[in-house]
Amino acid sequence: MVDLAGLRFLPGHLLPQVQQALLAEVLTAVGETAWFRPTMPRSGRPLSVRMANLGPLGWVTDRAGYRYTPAHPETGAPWPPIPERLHALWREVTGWPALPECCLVNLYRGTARMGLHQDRDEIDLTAPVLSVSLGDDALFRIGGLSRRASTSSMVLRSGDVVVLGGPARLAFHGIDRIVPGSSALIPGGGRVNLTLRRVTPS
Ligand code: MD6
Ligand code: FE
Repeated sequence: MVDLAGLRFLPGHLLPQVQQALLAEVLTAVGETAWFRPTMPRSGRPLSVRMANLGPLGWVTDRAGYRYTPAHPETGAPWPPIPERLHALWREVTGWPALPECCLVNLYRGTARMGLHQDRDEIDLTAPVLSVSLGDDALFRIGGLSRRASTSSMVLRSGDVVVLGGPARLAFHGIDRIVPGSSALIPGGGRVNLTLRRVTPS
């Protein structure tokens, strides 16, 4: 386990029954809005994950860049609300006085991965970021505040919760790969990651 102030790792925080219920709520909500295929700024190269958002603001990326939008980039529909169960988890784990405004939903299948990045498109960088892993195991890599800093790896399993707060709020991190078939939770296989963020000042 990495020793980085402000990084909290809560393995198995969600019981299997709760993971199941949470996943069902999230997939139902996403079903109303549809997954989109994010692309890299400038190059327009597609990312390997599929994305959706819940909440008043959604994180999107395309040729125009990274940004938060109140509506789906392709359909123009507002994002569905964040399930109450996730609000409760946020309050319980972070104790932050304001609710998250964005729940980014990432779907990893097959060889999908996520390059080393910082979460720094939020106006309020003082609020923590909370992530929930569901489904297949993932190899998570986390480093420091510079892309060149050394990194450590850990496995994120279904039901694990990670919080990046304080000095770790801007730590570089990414997903090297998932382990297909390591969980039966997701219909069709794969991994779903939920990232809860406050965007505007609390
Ligand atoms: C993932 N997670 O687990 C990607 N960001 O699929 C993240 O990018 C992340 O786990 C901020 C805080 C925690 C995270
Ligand atoms: Fe991130």
